[in-house]
Amino acid sequence: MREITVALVLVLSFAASTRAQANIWLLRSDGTPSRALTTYEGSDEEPEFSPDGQRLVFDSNRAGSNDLYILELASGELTQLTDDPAKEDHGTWSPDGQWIAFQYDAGGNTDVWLIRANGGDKRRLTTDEGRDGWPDWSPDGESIVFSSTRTGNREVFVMRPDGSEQRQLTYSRADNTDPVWSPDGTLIAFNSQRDGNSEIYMMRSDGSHQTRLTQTPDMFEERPAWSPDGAYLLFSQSGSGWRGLAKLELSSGRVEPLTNTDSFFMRPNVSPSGEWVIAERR
Ligand SMILES: [Ca+2]
Ligand SMILES: [Ca+2]
Ligand SMILES: [Ca+2]
Repeated sequence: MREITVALVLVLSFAASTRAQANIWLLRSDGTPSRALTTYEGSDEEPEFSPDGQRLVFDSNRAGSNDLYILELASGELTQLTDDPAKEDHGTWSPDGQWIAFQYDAGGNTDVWLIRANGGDKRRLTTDEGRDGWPDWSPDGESIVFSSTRTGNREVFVMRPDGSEQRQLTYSRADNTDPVWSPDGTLIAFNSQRDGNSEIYMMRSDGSHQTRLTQTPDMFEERPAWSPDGAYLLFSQSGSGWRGLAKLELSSGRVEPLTNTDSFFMRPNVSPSGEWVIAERR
């Protein structure tokens, strides 16, 4: 009986530890961890600062299925924005702070949707049978860049915020995803596996001049995020016994680690002031 009890406790603690997958942390812009913003035993993921820096949107499985949440930084007040059995992911703010674009797999078809940041008025923007997701709003509010598997592999597309004028920007036989607009709207950073390994790339917002920025065959790079002055990108990097955030200075092309080797930070986002970084910690 005692052995059974011990085994049961081990199973339960394993289940608890596998649920304790990610929390959202606040770091200084030099990579120094400040504090955990969420401490839930589940996965709190993909945080993004609101344009005024006062709130975060993130997704979490804390209520069962993945839903979107808004965290008010000053008060710590948490609001659940969506509540349904399907999976909501990857929320991103409109530049005026009124809307959240997100990835939603309602009915088994993943698409880009909008919802008001204070709840309600859910709207579907894409209807293709492929996986459409990873949206990011242009700084002028006129376009949403996203990635889609509609042509077979993941490619980067752009559309108007009502879903019209969908246009393909990347054409390669490997995945291209995580597109993010530069603060001045002229460039889009993204990640691609077109050279056989996940690397960070850049293109002009019309899809021209696609250029590789990282050269690391032994490392996996993803989830680029811009500094508000456009001077650097942060991104997740893993491989060779290292997993954390890296920083790419765009003027020099220099890449260096932002966080410690044992930190396990992923998916960064920089505050509008440039003073803070938020990231998942696993
Ligand atoms: Ca849900
Ligand atoms: Ca779709
Ligand atoms: Ca690489």
